[in-house]
Amino acid sequence: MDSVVSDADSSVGVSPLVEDDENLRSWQTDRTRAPIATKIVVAGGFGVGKTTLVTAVSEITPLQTEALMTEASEDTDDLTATPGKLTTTVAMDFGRLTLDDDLVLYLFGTPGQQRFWFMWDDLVRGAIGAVVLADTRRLKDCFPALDYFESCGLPYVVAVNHFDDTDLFEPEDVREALTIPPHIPVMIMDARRRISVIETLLALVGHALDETPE
Ligand SMILES: Nc1nc2c(ncn2[C@@H]2O[C@H](COP(=O)(O)OP(=O)(O)OP(=O)(O)O)[C@@H](O)[C@H]2O)c(=O)[nH]1
Ligand SMILES: [Mg+2]
Repeated sequence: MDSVVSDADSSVGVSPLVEDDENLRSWQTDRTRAPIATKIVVAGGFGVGKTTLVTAVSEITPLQTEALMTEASEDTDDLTATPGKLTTTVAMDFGRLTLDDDLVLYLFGTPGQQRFWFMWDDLVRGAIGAVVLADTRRLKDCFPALDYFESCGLPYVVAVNHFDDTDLFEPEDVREALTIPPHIPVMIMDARRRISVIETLLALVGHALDETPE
C-alpha cells in the first residue's frame, strides 16, 4: 500500500539524506511544509453512490465493508434505482486522497441503511465536513443526512450523483426542492468520475474553511 503520510513522518529527524528523491512528493523534501490531514465524511441515502465515490478517488486501495445483499432485505432496501447493486456497506468505506501535495483528505463513507445509522456519531468525530450525496429520483432519502449535519453543525455540501438515463436538474432546482440555504454549495456530479469527485471535495474544503476559518 502506498503510504505517503507515514513515509513523510519517518523521514523527519531520521536522516538528512534522501536517496530516492524521484518518488517523493515536494512536501516530503521541504522541511518547512507539513501535510495537513483532514477527515471528510461521505453520507447519503441507501445506494446513492457513497462507496463508488470513495473508490473513484482513493489513491490507496480503499477499505470496504461490503456485504452481499439477499432476499431478506427486499422489504427494506429499495433497489429500483440501482438494479445492478449486489452489495451494501455494513460498517464504512475508507480512502485517502492527497491534493495539492500537502492536503491529505481521509474519506469516510457511511453505511446507507437506516439500521446502521447508530455508527454516524463515531464516524463524524473529528471531521471538517461532509458530502451529502443525493439522487434526484429519491431526493427524500438524503433528508436524514441533511438533518443530522444541520443539527450537529458540521459544514456540508450537497452533491447530486447524476445517474445515466435520469433527468438532469440544475443545482438551483435541487436547492429549492431540498430547501438548502444559499451559502451551502449544491452541485451535480458523477460519483464514478475522479475529476468530478475532486471538484466536489474541493467545494467542501472551501466551504468548511469559510464556515470555520482557522
Ligand atoms: N449509472 C450509475 N451508476 C452508479 C453511479 N454511482 C453508483 N452507481 C451504481 O449504483 C450502485 C450503488 O452504488 P454504491 O456506491 O454501492 O452505493 P452506496 O451509497 O455506497 O450504497 P450503500 O452503502 O448500500 O448505502 C452500484 O451498483 C454502482 O455501480 C453513477 O453515478 N451512475
Ligand atoms: Mg456503500
